[in-house]
Amino acid sequence: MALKLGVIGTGAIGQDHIRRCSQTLLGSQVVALTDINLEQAAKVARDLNLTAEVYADGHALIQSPEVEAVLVTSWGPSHEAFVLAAIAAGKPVFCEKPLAVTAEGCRRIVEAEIAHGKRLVQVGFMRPYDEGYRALKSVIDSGQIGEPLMLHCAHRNPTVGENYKTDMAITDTLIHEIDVLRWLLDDDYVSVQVVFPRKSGKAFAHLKDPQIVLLETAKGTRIDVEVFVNCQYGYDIQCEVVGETGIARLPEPSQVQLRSGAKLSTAILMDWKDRFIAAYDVELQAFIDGVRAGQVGGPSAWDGYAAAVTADACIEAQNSGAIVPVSLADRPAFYV
Ligand code: NAI
Ligand code: ISE
Repeated sequence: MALKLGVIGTGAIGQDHIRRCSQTLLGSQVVALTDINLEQAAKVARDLNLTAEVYADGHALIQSPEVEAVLVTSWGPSHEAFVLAAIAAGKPVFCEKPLAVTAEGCRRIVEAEIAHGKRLVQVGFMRPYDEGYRALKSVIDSGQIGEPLMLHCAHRNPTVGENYKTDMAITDTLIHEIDVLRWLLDDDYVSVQVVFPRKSGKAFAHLKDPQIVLLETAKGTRIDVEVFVNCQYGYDIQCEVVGETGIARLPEPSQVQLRSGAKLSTAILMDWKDRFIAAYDVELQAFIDGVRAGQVGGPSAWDGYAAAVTADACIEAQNSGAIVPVSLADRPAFYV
């Protein structure tokens, strides 16, 4: 029997996930939708030809006996209440990042899940499911480059809208590196600092762009991440790991190499949806398979909490210019 999914939030990524769950992935059926814009939810159901009921709000959807598992793809500030309601109803929940907009909110989810006694939450950090990051992790774990000493990373978006603020470079954008580099290195952060280079004339007046975030891990690895969200030329994710005996780089997405007009070139993708399209498929298939097997895995509520604590420290560092410690509580045995 297909897993019956209810989706809260039918905006950009919600529509993408609904389409992949109903057309690409195996073992699930979207039976329920909601959005604060109910007309949009109904239109998505019509456009994708779904036999799905549109619910008045997220809480009604979670309570519905028709819904076996929940996808939360609404705006960040609404995530915590929906995830807590799903846990209270004993229903598995896939929540897009951020798990909650505050570390305390993530902590409340961690505590609710521990009290429930079994994992129900998978956070939508998709990069650990990306083929390139997985290959990079295999190289690091094999010891071929020795212990990782330094990482040089970049997270570049071509442009962002006017509502994108300076702190969103952390909470919306860097949050992916915060999660994936912890996973890649099997390490936690102990301090962060944010440095602002010369501002790009292509960024809106209110936005400091680019930014350089410096992270230090418990094992002493130093990481620099350039976050540049108006780089104009493409959506570009870079990660180079410098080890004791060698260097490993995140592979470029596979693109045709073109010889034409006296040039040798390869296209650069422009959109995060295209860059990580396979990773989104794999992460959601893992959620569906995990729920059907009674074993939710992948990025956990604890990972969501660790990311939020680190993000809070980065925002403090943006404002103070200081090196800010990252104080993460001990990981509960439940998440080991
Ligand atoms: P969006 O603005 O396109 O869509 C969000 C939708 O949620 C809107 O239709 C809005 O009306 C609805 N909504 C907001 N509050 C709601 C509530 N209380 N109940 C029901 N519906 C509600 O935003 P987008 O880009 O789809 O982002 C949604 C979430 O996904 C965000 O948390 C974002 O950070 C995350 N995201 C994750 C990405 C990833 O790479 N993993 C990529 C893009 C977004
Ligand atoms: C967006 O929300 C994402 O999650 C994308 O992956 C990221 O590249 C972009 O900067 C964010 O705004």
